[in-house]
Amino acid sequence: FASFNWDDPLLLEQQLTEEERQIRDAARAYCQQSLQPRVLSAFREERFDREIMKEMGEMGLLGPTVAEEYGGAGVGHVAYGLIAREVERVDSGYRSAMSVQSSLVMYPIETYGSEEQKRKYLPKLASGEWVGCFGLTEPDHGSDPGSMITRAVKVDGGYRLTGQKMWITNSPIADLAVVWAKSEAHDGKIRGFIVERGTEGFSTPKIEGKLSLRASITGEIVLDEAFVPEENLLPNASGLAGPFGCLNKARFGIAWGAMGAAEFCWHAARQYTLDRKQFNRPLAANQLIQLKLANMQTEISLGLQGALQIGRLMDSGNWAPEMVSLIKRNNCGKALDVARMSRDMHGGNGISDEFGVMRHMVNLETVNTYEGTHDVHALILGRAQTGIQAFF
Ligand code: TGC
Ligand code: FAD
Repeated sequence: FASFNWDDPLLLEQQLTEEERQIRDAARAYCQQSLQPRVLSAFREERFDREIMKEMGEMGLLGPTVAEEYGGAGVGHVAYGLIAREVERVDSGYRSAMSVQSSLVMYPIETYGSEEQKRKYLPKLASGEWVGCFGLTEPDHGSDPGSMITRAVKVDGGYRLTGQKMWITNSPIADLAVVWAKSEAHDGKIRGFIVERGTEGFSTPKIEGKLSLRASITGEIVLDEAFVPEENLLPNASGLAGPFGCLNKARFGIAWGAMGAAEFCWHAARQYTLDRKQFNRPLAANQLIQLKLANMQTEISLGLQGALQIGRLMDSGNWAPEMVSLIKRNNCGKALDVARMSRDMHGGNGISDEFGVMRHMVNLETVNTYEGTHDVHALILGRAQTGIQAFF
């Protein structure tokens, strides 16, 4: 037999390439040395440190799949997933900042943008000099973004955008926003616009009082006849397939990231129950505790294998969006279960932010909701296997 590694039961490590391991190790070192020490106060104070984006840029963590000629690292999807896992092992909010920049801002500019747009924006976004955000959700249109009311009206030299976007990661500190709006000049189809900070009629108020993802900054995007020049229309995206194309990438990264948060909670539960004694023996000596640890180990190992398989399929061009729904839904739901269990196994200490598990737990409530809720992904999978649309 091979030896059994309790923390890598299905030998994920052996399935990675040398380059992927190096990228993972560099990301882990940065996250543990530079992000972990800040997260407690950031979460307490509901604060996102802007310089993190510069640091991530220097480390090559922003837009890792973007081509090198535009400032990206040009690596594969598995490497991107491994980065997300390391960042979210520290905090889902930091992974949010990274994945919005990478998958929801750089990806659409690279995929749907003109050559001028790519050259103008991608290097600045890759280095973290600029921060981007992605505006799809509206106050009254979340799971059903196709019903959005934000409008683009054609005027001389460009468009005037009017509407409101809600729950937008990074918006208060963003230098640019990729905003999705229905364009009258394009038969009412959804189009993507790059709106730069400083545009008159464009503002991004911060949303206060979040009980989850407090180390990430979230805001609105308010557009009041904001003028966007013609050259800032993304030329190669039309309809909902535009924003959904970006969401496929971000959801994939989240599936890996959620497993990183789950691993933190699992390892913490194992160590805590080994160290803590009740009834004169370690908590870990009890069958009920071992059952919970076995469940965590099983769900995380399977979740990581699923994410790895989809990453390989993405890299070979042999994937479908429903596969991404399957792992996004599974891994977020399972990570939330693991975090809740770990919190419980820590007893009273579990509610202290010093232990980190409850922070992960409340973060994962958001991760299970954004980028398509747990149930919306069930409906996507239900439609794919029955042929019946159950959304309405
Ligand atoms: P439906 O009829 O299914 O599709 C409309 C058009 O879109 C195409 N499409 C896709 N294309 C690429 N990838 C996908 N995954 C796609 N899904 C759909 C589809 O082919 C069609 O194209 P065409 O050319 O025929 O028009 O659209 P629907 O309105 O019935 O959609 C229903 C549903 C539920 C699937 C969809 O609306 C959905 O996924 N809702 C969830 C919304 C969501 O995920 N929002 C995320 C907002 S961004 C965010 O949360 C960022 S947080 C990031 C962070 O901080 O980390
Ligand atoms: P709703 O759509 O109102 O859903 C409420 C409940 O109803 C959910 O349980 C849902 O599963 C259920 N439901 C909805 N429709 C159905 C149905 N047909 N059948 C059965 N059940 C249904 N959006 C962006 O565009 N950009 C961002 O950067 C971004 N960042 C975010 C950051 C945070 C911290 C949060 C909390 C959200 C963010 N979002 C962002 C928005 C996020 O994508 C939405 O919150 C999410 O898509 C759900 O939409 P909603 O909140 O309007 O909920």
